[in-house]
Amino acid sequence: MQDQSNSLLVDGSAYELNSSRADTLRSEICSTAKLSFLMEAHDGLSAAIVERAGFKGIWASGLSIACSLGYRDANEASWSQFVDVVERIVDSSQLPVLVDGDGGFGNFNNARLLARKLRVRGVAGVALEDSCFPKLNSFVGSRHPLADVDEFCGRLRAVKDTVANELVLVARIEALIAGHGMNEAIARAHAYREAGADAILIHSRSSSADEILSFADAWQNRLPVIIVPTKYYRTPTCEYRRAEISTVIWANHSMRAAVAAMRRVCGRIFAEEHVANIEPDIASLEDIFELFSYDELAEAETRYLYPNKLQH
Ligand code: SPV
Ligand code: MG
Repeated sequence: MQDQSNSLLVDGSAYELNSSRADTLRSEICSTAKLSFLMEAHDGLSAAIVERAGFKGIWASGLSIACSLGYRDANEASWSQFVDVVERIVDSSQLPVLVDGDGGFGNFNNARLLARKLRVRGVAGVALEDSCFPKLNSFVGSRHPLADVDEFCGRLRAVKDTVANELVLVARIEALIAGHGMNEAIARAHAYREAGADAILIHSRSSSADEILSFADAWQNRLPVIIVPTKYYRTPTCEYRRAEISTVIWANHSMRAAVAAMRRVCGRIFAEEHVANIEPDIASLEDIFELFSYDELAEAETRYLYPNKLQH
């Protein structure tokens, strides 16, 4: 959890922190040197929990943020609603945040505006997918029209020209999701590299990792490869190390865990009309206060609110 006295919005050092988080994302996470992990967050609370768990970076998931806002992952939330949530994620930990920017909410112009706003809010990187607006979650239905390659390259170039290296730019390929096959996926990876991407996210809806492992084999790490093993969750992590994958994203597991836990607790309270039995199964208030550094607030009050009061 970020030191509240060092808030990005208070001390005006957003750009400095932003570029150091982008550097960390680039050099330590999206790098071919070792396998790294990004854990999903969808609000300030889940971001603080991700950091406490020991993760070194956060995936600000479009699906999970949409869910927590009560929207579908179909660009129903506006880009500005989305950016506001991302700010809470960034501000609630010290970790670099890679943002799921969907397709950039439109054409090159919307994509570069989104990137500029994300940079101001302190994110470290943005992943843009080659889908058409409005997108639909990759695992819903079978209609996933791909963006024209040249048009999508224009989106990538516009983002790169706008934020340069202050944001890590991840190009996400939906060709396998859309059923276009490996040749199309590889051709797109080459085009996106030419257009300035810093890393490639190859997405798959297969229940086995074979597709993404074949991609990695053909791609030969011309840029670092990022994967999202939501559907092929049974594959052991050592397979990804063997394939020299750069980054694994656990894309929605905090949100799904929260749904299961909230549903369980709500159901029990409704049925029992009593809360005593669930008390051992939920976080204590002390836990919540500790997570958000209430002690820092008390300490700051002695300095700023009552500076002249004698300390006993
Ligand atoms: C997300 O987390 O919103 C993603 C990953 O884009 S997925 O839902 O697996 O497409
Ligand atoms: Mg998404």
